Amino acid sequence: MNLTGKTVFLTGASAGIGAATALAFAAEGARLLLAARRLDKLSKVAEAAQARGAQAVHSIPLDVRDQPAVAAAVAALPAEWAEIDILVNNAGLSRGLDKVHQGSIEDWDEMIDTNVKGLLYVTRAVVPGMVERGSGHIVNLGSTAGELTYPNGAVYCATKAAEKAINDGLRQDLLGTPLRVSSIDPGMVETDFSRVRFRGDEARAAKVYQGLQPLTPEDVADAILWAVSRPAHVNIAHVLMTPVAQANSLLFHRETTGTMGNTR
Ligand code: 8X3
Repeated sequence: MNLTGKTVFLTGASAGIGAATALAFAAEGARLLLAARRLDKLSKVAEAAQARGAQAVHSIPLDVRDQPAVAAAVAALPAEWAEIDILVNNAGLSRGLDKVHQGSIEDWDEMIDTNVKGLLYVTRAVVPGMVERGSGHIVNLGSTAGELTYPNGAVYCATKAAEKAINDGLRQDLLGTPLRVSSIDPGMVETDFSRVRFRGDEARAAKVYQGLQPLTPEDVADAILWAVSRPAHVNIAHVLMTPVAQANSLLFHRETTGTMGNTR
């Protein structure tokens, strides 16, 4: 399928996988509706997307955790942005790496509110229009963490297991319509992910990727683009992708130490 002129709504577009996905769609001549909390960062992505060939770019400040704000933002879209062809539910984060019995309630709330409830709020606001128009593709960002839980990551892994259930449920609920639903599930990707998880502790974040070559945000954007550009009768349910040095969310190999393990 040709993506030229398609309207793509992308959450969490200001950095990481979101920003790389914006640029990948831009190179295909798509129209980009970019959403993120940080408008200053988002405007840089918008500029780069325009330079990369996006047909048009529209940026909106959005915190996906704020349900009334999500509903209002989608309802208030200018007419030329209201018909969304592709929704990429990318906004998400991890916070902390703790045992459940020692975990921070605040961290849990932030992950669940963003990764699960935020994804649902945006989906609930955007998908009815797609159903009405009889056209659309929803791409959700999952994770190897949703396939297999790792130690100290129970709540983050639970949010990604929820994403998997919502992705699969939505596909069943939309059966009989021409809409498509896909989940792209990466393993380790080098973004701000670990810096956010460890609240800016650079040394600890760097250790996560030490001695192995992680995926890049562009690798993931590439998979998203592949999933949405299949012929209209093809639905990609899941794409599970890892660096070669990672077998699953429990097992990876670090060159520096020659060790295999699951220590993040
Ligand atoms: C991110 C995967 O293994 O870095 O969703 O937590 S992992």
